[in-house]
Amino acid sequence: AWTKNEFEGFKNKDEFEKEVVRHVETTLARSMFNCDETAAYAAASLAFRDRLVKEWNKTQQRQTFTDTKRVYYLSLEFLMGRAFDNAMLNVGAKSIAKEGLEELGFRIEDIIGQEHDAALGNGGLGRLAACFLDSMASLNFPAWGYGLRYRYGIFKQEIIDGYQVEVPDYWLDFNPWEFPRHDVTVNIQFYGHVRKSQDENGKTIAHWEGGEDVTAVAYDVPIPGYDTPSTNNMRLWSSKAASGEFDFQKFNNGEYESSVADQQRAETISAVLYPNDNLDRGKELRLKQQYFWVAASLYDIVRRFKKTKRAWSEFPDQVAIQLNDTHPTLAIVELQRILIDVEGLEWDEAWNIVTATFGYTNHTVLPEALEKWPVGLVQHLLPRHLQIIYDINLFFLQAVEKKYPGDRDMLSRVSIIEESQTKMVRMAYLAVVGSHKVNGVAELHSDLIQTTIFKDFVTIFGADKFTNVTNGITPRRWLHQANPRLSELIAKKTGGYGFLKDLTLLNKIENFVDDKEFRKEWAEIKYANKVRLANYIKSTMDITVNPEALFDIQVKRIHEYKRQQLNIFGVIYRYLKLKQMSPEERKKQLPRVSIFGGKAAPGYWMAKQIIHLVNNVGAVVNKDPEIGDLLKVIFLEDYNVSKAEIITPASDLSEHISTAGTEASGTSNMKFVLNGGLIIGTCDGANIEITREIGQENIFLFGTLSEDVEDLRHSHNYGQHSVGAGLTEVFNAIQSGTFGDTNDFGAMISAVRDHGDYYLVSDDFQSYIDTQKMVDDEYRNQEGWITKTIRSVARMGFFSSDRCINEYAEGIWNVEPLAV
Ligand code: 26W
Repeated sequence: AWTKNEFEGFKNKDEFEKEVVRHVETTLARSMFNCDETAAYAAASLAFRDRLVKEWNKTQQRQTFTDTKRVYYLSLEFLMGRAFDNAMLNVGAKSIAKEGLEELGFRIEDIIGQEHDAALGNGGLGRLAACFLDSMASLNFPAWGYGLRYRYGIFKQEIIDGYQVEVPDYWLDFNPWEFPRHDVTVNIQFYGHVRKSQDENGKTIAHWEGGEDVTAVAYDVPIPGYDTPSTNNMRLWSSKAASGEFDFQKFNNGEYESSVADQQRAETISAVLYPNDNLDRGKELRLKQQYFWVAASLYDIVRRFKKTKRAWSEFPDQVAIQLNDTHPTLAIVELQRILIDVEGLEWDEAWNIVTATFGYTNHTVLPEALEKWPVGLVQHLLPRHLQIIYDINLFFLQAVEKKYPGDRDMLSRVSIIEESQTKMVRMAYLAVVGSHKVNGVAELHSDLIQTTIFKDFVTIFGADKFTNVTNGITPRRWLHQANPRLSELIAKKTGGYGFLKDLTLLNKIENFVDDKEFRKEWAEIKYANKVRLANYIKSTMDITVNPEALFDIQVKRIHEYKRQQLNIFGVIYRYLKLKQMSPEERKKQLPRVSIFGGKAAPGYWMAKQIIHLVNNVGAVVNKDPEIGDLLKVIFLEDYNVSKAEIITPASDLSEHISTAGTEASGTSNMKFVLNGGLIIGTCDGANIEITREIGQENIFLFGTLSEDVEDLRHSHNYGQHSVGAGLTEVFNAIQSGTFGDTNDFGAMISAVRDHGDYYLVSDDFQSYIDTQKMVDDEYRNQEGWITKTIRSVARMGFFSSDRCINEYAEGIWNVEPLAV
């Protein structure tokens, strides 16, 4: 196997130490005598960075020289987490660094812990983009990620008196992983108007004039592949005021305040990540962010293409652009604008290039998450783009009309412009019309989009335009980095670390399912990971949890569709039953630790209520002397990527319990199973494919099926809705004040009991409770449980993001890896 070590790593720990000392003394201008952990982290990462940069340059040169097709992954979110550990792994010199740091008086874990997460994302969509970058580099695909360099990532969550409080996440104080490219800038225009003129042949030319400029500055982040020298680029754009005559004059005239105000207004564009996940709020600044990022990226891509001096018709042979959800959909319009207004191509020729270039991935079917922008806002901000959108729509509707003459209903249903009170641009429809492939992220989800939101488009374009690429996760971070002991055990049994590159090799461990020694080590590793999490809980919350208990974990964004409320109602039910038992009976019960974590969007009141209830239940249960170790309820503050790396390996059971048909895929479900935990879940998203791969005997499925959801919702609205005895008991306990102020949780209860129970909490409650009972029974049989976890891990090969990148490359991008 190739390791970067052979070329660019460190020969030995002395060489590494020398580099660390050099960076401490020169780059940081400090002395080794007052080198604290922060400085050690800084110097050690700079030492690795130096090594990365060399391969990064070589990779970029190789890509330019061979002139192959490149992939551009456009994502408004990249939830990267920490980079140092990953860089050490991929450069292939972590053990050298560990020894070197030890000799300098540091523990490597403490140094790794100094790094601030790069938290430029909300949840699943952003983390998926990060896993994809890792896979694209590891598989040697010439690929770039394009995003925004937010000054503030997702907010830091504090829990104060049981409530979520948001604290800004300023993360850029020291970030050795980015390289400002002050020479790579693009001026981006907003507002203004369109003037039309005729050229000498009488052709109408549009001129977008009189707007305001903001400058985009590139910041590049190296993305090292695993076990390959390939190091790709993630380019993040930062906004700053365009320097021109205008502010120069202001400055000259002594109008400092107004000059500074202009500057701040420009910098606002890339200032902060919107913290909504699965909710479209339609804020003007968000649309500005989208256009700013898309226009800068396309300018960059087109500039690179033009250097090759090829004909425009070859653009799609050189460039594949993937749209991570609808957030970058304006890229379709922008490329069309560049081709017709700037480069002078005819509409049809340009449009063929555009559609051949773009692919669109849908990540949600929730109606409140589907992006729509008011026509008036687009007109104001991007007047030329709105004209082009109208033209795209016109030609599209003409084609539809030709195919389905007289079907006016169809025309209004599929129109990119929604003819409502406030006219809206439907971004998902624009993305479908402007791409050659549209994919969902798990089988069920891809079926659903083809039969619901995009049904008419399947009729119009044919089923071939639509496809599925089931999500995946990178085993480098989510197995090897998060769970080094498990990775090592697997390596021992499968003949090396090849499984980190071909995850299907995991199937070899099934041969050891009856091997006593292997099972013992397997169980010890899980226990050690639980102890690590227990210690973390102790040190951060001062709550003692018993690592022998069943660890039941639900960590993800807080959302009604993900149904943390179902989980906490179940926990309350368990508590009530324990309280009703005699002491003798109680002694026979299985101890459980229920762990929650996740952020609520700041404006999502109901999600915040759920967090509050979990905390209040914890406050009562955790200090109930009758209960002791039998039940503990933990809300982990500020769930993020680096905390996920501690939490995921420590689960016995994780919860993926969304209302069927609402969770597009889920990816943490994959991470938990890969780390030797079992799932309690609904038949939703990738849970279904996980079941197919690992076997239904190894997963605890319950609840309504997606095909029955609509009828059930309908029946609720016709009043045939009763919540059942168990849930009533839970509601009564809440309303009698067992968990704090009785008024506090009224709305949560009403949503289920009185307002139609949209997420079917009551319908699924009893089967959830019954299934949790089965979990307890199965867990008592530890040997049986261990067998299930070993078999499950062995069968998880399919869920590597390497597999899914290969599917995109072959089925959507038509790109080949670039051999090193
Ligand atoms: C416009 C506001 C907004 C922001 C983010 C709308 C929608 C989003 C994302 C598309 C939401 C999201 O993260 N979706 C998640 O994508 C994951 C990766 O495919 C899936 O695993 C999750 O099931 C899906 O919820």
